[in-house]
Amino acid sequence: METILYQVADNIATITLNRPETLNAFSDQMIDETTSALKQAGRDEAVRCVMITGNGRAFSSGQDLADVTARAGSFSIGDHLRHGYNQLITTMIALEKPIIGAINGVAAGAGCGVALAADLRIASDRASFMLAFSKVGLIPDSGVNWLLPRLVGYARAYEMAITADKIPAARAYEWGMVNRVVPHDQVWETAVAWATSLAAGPTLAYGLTKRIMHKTWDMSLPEALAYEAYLQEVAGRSADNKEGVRAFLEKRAAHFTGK
Ligand code: LHQ
Repeated sequence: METILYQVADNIATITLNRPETLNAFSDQMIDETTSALKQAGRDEAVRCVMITGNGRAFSSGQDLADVTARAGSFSIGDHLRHGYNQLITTMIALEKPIIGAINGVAAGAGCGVALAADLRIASDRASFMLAFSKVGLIPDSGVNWLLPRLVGYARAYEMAITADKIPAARAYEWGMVNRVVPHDQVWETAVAWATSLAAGPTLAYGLTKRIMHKTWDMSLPEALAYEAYLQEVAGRSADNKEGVRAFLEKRAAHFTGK
């Protein structure tokens, strides 16, 4: 990996976007490497929580604009999305382990899409979110049209899209885009503390919860109830369910294995 750092320790995989000279703009290589790292984290049974952050003062400035400008002639944005960002965002949503975004600075354009595709966001008080797309005459992509209105409602999402205003962390919290805002120097330790606790949790149940919460967006109540019964049957047969119930009855802390 040349454009990201990937590390696994204590059941946590950490992905650090690592092109700080461009504020971690996404080159093709960085899109591919981030997608591969997420797939690897999905396959690795030792990984029970994933963290994603940016090196330097930004989370990500989105698409590397110098990179796409350099190959203007035959470049198809549609193909670029289909082969690149669409794979990345789909991989994040399909990954049945919690993903924590440690949002250390600005998250712009596709970088905002990646931040929103994390399951939980801890933002630095210096972070901001910016749908920079309209500044370059584009519509939001990277899943933003699916994710953002669900988090903040249509009016705020559309406002962000057409103004391309930088939404500071405090407002992002008020709007429901982030779970916590912490002083800049505490972002990493706060995210690690949360990840450590999640990595010791019932990983299978966390993963199935992510799956059902995304699937039920498009379901009627009877369909959602039926799907809950189906997946609860799966969770109910897990070792962690047995251990959780036993631990409760024995008045002790549960030791979950994620299975
Ligand atoms: C950058 C970038 C960048 C390259 C900062 N690229 N170098 C999908 C498919 C295909 C095509 C197009 O797009 C998409 C999806 C998208 O993501 S569209 C949106 C693309 N992103 C943007 O439009 C954001 C562009 N960046 C900015 O507006 C600013 O840099 C922000 C607001 C993020 C930060 O502003 P500042 O803190 O003032 O930093 P800066 O502008 O001075 O940037 C620092 C350096 O990073 C600078 O390089 P330099 O050599 O002068 O130090 C920038 O050129 C470079 N950089 N973003 N996306």
